[in-house]
Order: sequence, then structure tokens, then C-alpha cells
Amino acid sequence: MVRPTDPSALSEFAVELARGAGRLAYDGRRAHFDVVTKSTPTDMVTDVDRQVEAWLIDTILRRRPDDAILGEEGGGRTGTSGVRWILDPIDGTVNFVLGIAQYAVSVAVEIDSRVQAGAVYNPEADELFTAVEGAGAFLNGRRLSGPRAVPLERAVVGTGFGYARPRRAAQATVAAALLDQVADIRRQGSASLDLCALAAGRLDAYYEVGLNPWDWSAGLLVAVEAGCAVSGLRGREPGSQMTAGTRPELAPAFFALLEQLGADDV
Ligand code: LIP
Repeated sequence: MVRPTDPSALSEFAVELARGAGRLAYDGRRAHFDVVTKSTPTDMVTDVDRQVEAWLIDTILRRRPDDAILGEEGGGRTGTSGVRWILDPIDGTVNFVLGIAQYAVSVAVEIDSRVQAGAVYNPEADELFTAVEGAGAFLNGRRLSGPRAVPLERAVVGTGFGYARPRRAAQATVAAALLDQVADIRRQGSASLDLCALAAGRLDAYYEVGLNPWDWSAGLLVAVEAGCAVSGLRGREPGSQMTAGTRPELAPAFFALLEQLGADDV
């Protein structure tokens, strides 16, 4: 049986996966769950993260056994189909643990080494962000068009901080200097939802250092398909060293400011 690799068909499956996993996370947060730490005492993971990732992987492999998978909680495997699923079962785990309704299931579909479809679902808000390469970005079916047309000094900028204390201190210094140049910052705790907030015009700009592919892969496509400029600074591709985005007209000034502050050197 030849399984489709076209982005639209895979996007529909990504939506099904994100919604199903979102229901598990939503219900899991209302029952007892255990919390353990990973890289540092502030880098948490719950058994719900692991259960949701296991459900995602099982559902994918039952339908598409030849696909590759990269999951935040260790669910990785190679494949032969040219399709790889990049999964964050709960992006914003600290928010999930604290009962802050700002976390999402992030499902990105990489076809021939390029992310071409993605779904980011916040079950608490019942908000589903979707994108297919070249076909636009949507929030619950409504097309997204990116940030407001405001100058840098009126921009509300999203960001995040690492789990390691020394890096966090350096990032705070950058954020303090940035605050002098923009209107405000928001630290919302979920990179995938921050990138989707950019696409939806709920943030005017965003930058973060130290993300993993499962944090950014789906949300980045949503932001780009909503018309945002997303970069790694200094001509680099977005990635772990830096993921920064805004509307194209503001990009030169915003990226230059981040470079001047050394935001990608922390
Ligand atoms: C989180 C990111 C967030 C970042 C946090 C953490 P997780 O992902 O979405 O933007 O600032 O440090 O990495 O760990 O909740 O899946």
C-alpha cells in the first residue's frame, strides 16, 4: 500500500493527532500526575508528557509504519518513507504543571527533510493552529496574517529563558536592555504557542535561544505561512542558536537590535 506523502493529506493526519493528544493532555491535567526533572531542577516532565508522546507514536505507526519520528521525550526512530514526524507532546510543561492554560501539542510533518505541514493545538483554549507550506496559516480555520504594523518602540516582544541558571542570567541581561528599546516583553512559556501568537498578531515579535526542533518546527511554519520573517540572525537559519521572528517590514530593525545586544551569544 503506497501511503500518501502529500502535505495536505499529512496535514489532516497531523490535525487528528494534535487534537487526540490534546484531549489526553487536557484530561491528564485534571487527574493525578507525577512530575520529574530532566536537565536541571526547573526542566520538568510529567508522566502525561510521556503518555501523550506514546499515544502519538503508536497512532502514527499503526497508520504509517514506515515513517520516522523525533519526539521530545525520547520517542525517536528512523524510517524509509521520507516522512518524519517531529513531536512535542506538551510544549509548555511548566505551565501544564502549574495549571497555566498556555501549553500545546505540537506536531510537525517533515517531508524530504523540509517541514511542510504542522499543527499546534492548545486544548485549554480549544485553539488549533495549522499550516501547510505555500497554503497559508490558520487558527480554527480563520486565516492568519501576522503581527500589527507597529514600530519597534511600540512592539510587544515574546521570549523565553533557558533552564540552566548561567544562561538564564545572561538572557535576562539581554531582555533588560531590549526592554529599553521596545514597548514590553511577554514570557508565555511555550515556544510553539509564541510562534503561533506571532502569526495571529498576539505578539509583534519573538526571539528565543536554546529551543529544540520539537519546540519550533510546527510553530515556525505557522509563523512563516502567516507572512512573518523568521531568522536565526546574522544570515543564519532559525534553530537552537536563535529563533527570531516579526513582520517583514520590522525585521531589519528588530534583528539588528538583537544582534547588537548579542541575543544569540548567550
Ligand atoms: C519549553 C519551550 C519554552 C522554553 C522553555 C521550554 P517544554 O518547552 O516551549 O519556550 O522557554 O524553556 O523549553 O520544555 O515545555 O516542552
